[in-house]
Amino acid sequence: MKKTVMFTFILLMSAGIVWAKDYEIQKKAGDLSVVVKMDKNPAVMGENGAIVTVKDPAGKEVTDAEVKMDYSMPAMPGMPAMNYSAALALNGNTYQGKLNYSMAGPWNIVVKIVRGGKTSSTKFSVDVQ
Ligand SMILES: [Cu+2]
Repeated sequence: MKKTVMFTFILLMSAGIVWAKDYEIQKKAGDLSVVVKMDKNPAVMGENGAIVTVKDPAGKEVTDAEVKMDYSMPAMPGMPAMNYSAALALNGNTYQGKLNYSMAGPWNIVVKIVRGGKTSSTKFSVDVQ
């Protein structure tokens, strides 16, 4: 009995950790390394927090860039294409902001990093529940 309870507890714990994990994606934007963390996993309609970390080729955090996330859903029957942009604000060594998905389904996200007049970008997509 004791073993069963313990096993159930461990099972619930590990499942909880999986569910609670932020969505995290690592990409390259030119020679910059980009890590995007979203606080909702899966992404949901409405506000979703984003935290972006940018590192230079030496592995140093970049804090002198302008970072934004353009997010869009392609046109679908009865719905024109939707395009939004979220400017992220530097907070410590990361860039933070919020995306507001107006519809469930697939969204394309482009992270744009402007630094020294040069724009680097990387894309990924999410399936909003
Ligand atoms: Cu749509």
